[in-house]
Amino acid sequence: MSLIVIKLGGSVITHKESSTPKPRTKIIKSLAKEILSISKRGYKIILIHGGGSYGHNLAKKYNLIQGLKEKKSYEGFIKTVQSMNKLNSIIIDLLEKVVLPAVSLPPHSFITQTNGKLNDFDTSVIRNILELGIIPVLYGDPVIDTKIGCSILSGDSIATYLAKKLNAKKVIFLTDVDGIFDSNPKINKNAELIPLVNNQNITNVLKNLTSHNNFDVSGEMKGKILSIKENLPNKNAVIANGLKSNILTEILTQNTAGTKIFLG
Ligand code: IP8
Repeated sequence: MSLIVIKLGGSVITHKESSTPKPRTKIIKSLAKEILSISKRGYKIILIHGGGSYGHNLAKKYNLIQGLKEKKSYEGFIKTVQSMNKLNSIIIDLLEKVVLPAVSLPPHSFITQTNGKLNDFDTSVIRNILELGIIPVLYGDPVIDTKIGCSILSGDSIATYLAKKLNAKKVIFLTDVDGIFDSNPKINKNAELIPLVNNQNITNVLKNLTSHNNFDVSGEMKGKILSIKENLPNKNAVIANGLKSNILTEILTQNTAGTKIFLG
C-alpha cells in the first residue's frame, strides 16, 4: 500500500501571525475530512504538523534557536513543548471527530538533534502503528540537542526524513500560498507560480526566495526545498495551498496543484 507523508504547515492550521496561539478550526476540520477520504482510497498516511502561532513566537521569544543558553531558556523549552502539545491535542481531537484513527507521537519524547541537525531515530513504532491502520501524528517541536541543550526540530525535517526512511510514494507540504513563486506572492501580486523545481532551476529558485515574515524560526520555503534536496532525491514532493478545499484529492488524482519538486 502506498505511503503518503503530509505536512500541514503552521500557517494552514493556525493564524500564524497572531501574537497569541490561535487555531484555524474550520480548516483543520475540513482537512481532517479530506484525509479521511484519501485514507479510504487505500493510502497509508503519516501526518506531520507545524507550529504556527503555537510554536514560533515562543521559540523566538526564548531564543531557542541558540539552545539552552541561560536559565530563562529552560522555561522557554518547557513552555514551547506545552504549547505544541496543546496544538497537537486540538488536531487529534478534530481527527477523532471525523472518526480517523490517529495517535500522537510527540517528537521531544524520542527524537534528538545535534547542533540543530536531526539525528537518526528508531522508526519501528511508526511502522507498527501504520501496519495497524492508524495514522501516526508528529509535529515540529523543541527537542533535546546533544550539543546545545535543545533545538527546534521542524516538521519539514521530520517529513523528509520519514519519507526517505519509510520510502513514501509522495510528500505533500501544505502552506498558505499556492506553491513556490518567482517572488514573494504576499507582497508582489504579479508573482508567478513555479510549477516545477528540478535540477535545472533549483539554484535560481533558491536565490529568489527571501524570508516572508519574522515569525518562522525554521526557514520557511527555503528550508523546505533544502530539506527535500538533502533527503529526497528521485522522490515526488509537492508544495501546495492547504487553505483550498479538496487540495489533497486534487494532488493525488490530477497532480496539477502547487509546485512539484523533483530533484534527480
Ligand atoms: O513549523 C517548528 O515546526 P515547523 C515548531 O514545522 C516550533 O517549522 C516549536 C517552532
